[in-house]
Amino acid sequence: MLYHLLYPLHEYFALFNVFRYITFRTACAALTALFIMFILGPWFIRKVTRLQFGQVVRDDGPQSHLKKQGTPSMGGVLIGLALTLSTLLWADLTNVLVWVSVLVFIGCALIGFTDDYLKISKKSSAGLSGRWKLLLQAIIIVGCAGLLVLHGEWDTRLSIPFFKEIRPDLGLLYAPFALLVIAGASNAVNLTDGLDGLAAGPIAITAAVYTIFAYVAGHVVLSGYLHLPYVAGAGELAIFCGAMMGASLGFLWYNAHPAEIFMGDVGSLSLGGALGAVAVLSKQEILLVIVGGVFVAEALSVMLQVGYFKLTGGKRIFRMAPIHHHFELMGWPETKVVIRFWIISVILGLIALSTLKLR
Ligand code: 57M
Repeated sequence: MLYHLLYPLHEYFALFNVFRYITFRTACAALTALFIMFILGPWFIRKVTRLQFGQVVRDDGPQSHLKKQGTPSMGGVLIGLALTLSTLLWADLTNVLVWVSVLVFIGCALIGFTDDYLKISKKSSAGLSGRWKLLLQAIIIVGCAGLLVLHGEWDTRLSIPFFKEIRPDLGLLYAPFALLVIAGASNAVNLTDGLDGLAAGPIAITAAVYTIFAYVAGHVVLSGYLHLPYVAGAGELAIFCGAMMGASLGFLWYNAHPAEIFMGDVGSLSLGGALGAVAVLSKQEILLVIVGGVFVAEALSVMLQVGYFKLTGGKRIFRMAPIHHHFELMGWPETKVVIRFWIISVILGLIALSTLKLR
């Protein structure tokens, strides 16, 4: 909105030219989201505490988690406000890719909110069933895909990191593939969000990496030079990613151990879904497996554990899944698990960035 209001003033004051630059608006979006979190955080935590939106902690998990009972939840509502507001303030609102990302984000947030609300109002750990979540996610994604098709922005070719010349065309199969990426990312981030700061850190790192990739993908010269598929308008996604980075870091301020607030499903499902959407829209779908390797490992650990558990009639590979619980039960303090997962996430982010030049 500020872009539309302030950039036209460059005709009178040259200084206003700065609002044209995506790099400047990305930095502004990140800082705006960060400051919204900083300023409204304490008020929001008091509000959800007063409304008794406290976490119901399962009693079959690590015993160290029982003391977290009643920690205020639904921090994702504030993240959603910060992310959406700063994107709307700084992005070009005529850009369909920005709207699709925001719609996927808000849609997944509404699913998560319903889930959280059911859990909190029933004071139980059972919310919306997995099937319902997946069905609702599919409806949102199919709706957004329709929007892209209408705008002629539906590219069904994949990009493979390290093999930039190979771009297999999935044709009609691209639709279920996009669904898999977005719903998969949404659920994987949800599974990761089980220790203080464990999800917010890697989300901020992944968003930072995609800020760079979206910027390059939307830049004719840079994308040509680095052999990335050029996606017209993708540069504006950098602003959305910058806002996501700012909102996640701002949330981490309060979610750092010992957490004053959890993001809830309203936060984890929406941020994961938004990362999946950005990966699809910037035509860097497979790259998400590298940058978001922590989320992939968490989801894989659950699949392996559940599969093995069923096959063997009760045997386990890990002490408990998702894998962060395994390390906790091995005796690692919570902060050690979290910081080590952040370090891995930074390494994965750097590997992803190296694919810009390597092939
Ligand atoms: C939700 N939710 C956290 C918080 C957060 C299929 C199965 C493996 C699914 C999995 C599951 O339900 N995962 C998704 C994970 C919960 O946090 C809330 O949920 C939101 C995110 N969705 O924002 O609102 C708890 O996580 C802890 N937490 C923190 N700090 C944070 O910043 O400490 C969260 C955020 C919170 C808090 O304790 O209460 C969760 O873990 O429930 N299920 C599981 O994860 C369960 N695993 C399991 O049953 N494994 C089995 C196999 C055979 C399936 C096994 O390995 O034996 C475990 N989860 C818990 N206890 N809490 C098991 C027991």
